[in-house]
Amino acid sequence: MKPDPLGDWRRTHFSTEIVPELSGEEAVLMGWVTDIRDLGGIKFFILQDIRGSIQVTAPKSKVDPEILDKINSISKESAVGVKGKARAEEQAPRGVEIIPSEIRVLNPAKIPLPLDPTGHQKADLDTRLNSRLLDLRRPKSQAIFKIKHAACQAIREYLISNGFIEIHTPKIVRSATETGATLFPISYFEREAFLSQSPQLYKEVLTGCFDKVFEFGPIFRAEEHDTRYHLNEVLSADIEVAFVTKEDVMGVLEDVLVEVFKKVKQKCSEELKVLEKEIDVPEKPIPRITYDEALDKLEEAGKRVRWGEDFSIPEQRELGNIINGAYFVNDWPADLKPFYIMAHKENPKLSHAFDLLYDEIELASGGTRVHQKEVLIKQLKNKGLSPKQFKYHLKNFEWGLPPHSGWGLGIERLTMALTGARNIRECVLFPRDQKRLTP
Ligand code: AMO
Repeated sequence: MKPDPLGDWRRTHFSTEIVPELSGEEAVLMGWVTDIRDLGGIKFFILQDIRGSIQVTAPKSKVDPEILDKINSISKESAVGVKGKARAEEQAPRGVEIIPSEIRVLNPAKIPLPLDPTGHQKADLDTRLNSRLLDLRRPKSQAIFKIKHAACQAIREYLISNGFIEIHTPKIVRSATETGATLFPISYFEREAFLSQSPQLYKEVLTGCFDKVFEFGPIFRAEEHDTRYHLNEVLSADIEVAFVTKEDVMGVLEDVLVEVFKKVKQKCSEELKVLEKEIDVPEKPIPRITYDEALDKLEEAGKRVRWGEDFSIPEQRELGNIINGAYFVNDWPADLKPFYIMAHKENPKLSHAFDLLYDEIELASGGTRVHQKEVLIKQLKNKGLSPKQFKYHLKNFEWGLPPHSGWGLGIERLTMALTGARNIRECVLFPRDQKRLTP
């Protein structure tokens, strides 16, 4: 029987817990070897773990020859365990190093490596995504995902502390919620089914029993856009609230955005430094302009958009330059928005829908929903959809579904705004786009 590779070893300290004050204490560290140097009389390597790194120093005069042989045989990015004593040393990074008494190679890395995880040698995004595990050990990649994590935590904590209940809705569905053009069909036994584009219809229904709901989940979009802002699988944070209008949920979104920026600024200063990114917490109230006002602003800037057309990225960038930072665009043409959005009573060409933008990126959209069955049937038909397909959904409207409103926020686009990543693929562990289905 092969021995357990860890034996009786378990990590006693993370790299950053080793500080000069611990000089003389024994520790067991586990991680990856990033840099190995041989200065003749002394060998070094850097051990990296999730918290940071520590220098392991093996002077020939002080350590067993067996250890020196082991260091000679280690390849970069191998997983290792190191037992040794901490020693305060001014020359070492962070003023402390480990003098090893035993090294266990837990899993050797095969060389040559397809990329250099220290980031010293640049690799293109495709190469990095193909060897994502190695890429995710790069300090910049680590920083992006730690910031994404902090952002998700801030959203969750804010919503839970404000009375929202977390829901989990099906991702295999029967019908479209957004536009039918972006549905991914799947084979579901003998029937046709699709990957969910949004928890939209379920979250609306659940306001009828849970009042305030939220979901973090994947949304799937068969979009053919090949841009640095589009993915085919996205992480979305969705909310839906009973007995309120879009003004109220815009207030929630404003609070969430400010909270996220605040928390990331507070908790992720190291990560922001690694990314050389400074963030400004948006000030409340976040500016609100109507679609019509946006057209006027663009026209003043020499960009004419016909009423009823969506904004292109350059037009959004222009608006972002004019308004500077985060802003809401309100009251969109109904034709540009999905069937479940309520139209203005006095002018049905306009809808109670909004988008939240940050510079040139659309981060979120939402609105006041239709809650009357007849109106919803009419709007389904206007969009060329068959009410029959929505039979079960429509039933709910006969059972006292309250007036309700909500929004969906794209987490990868939010991460782009927080980290300054230029390509949305940097903000997903394993992106799905038209060309990429693996790894
Ligand atoms: P919408 O379709 O605008 O609205 O999506 C909401 C947010 O999700 C993100 N997003 C995307 N991000 C990257 N690539 C994509 N292909 C992509 N598609 C969407 C964006 C976008 O603002 N049901 C409504 C929300 C609601 O009204 O509650 C919806 O899905 O950040």
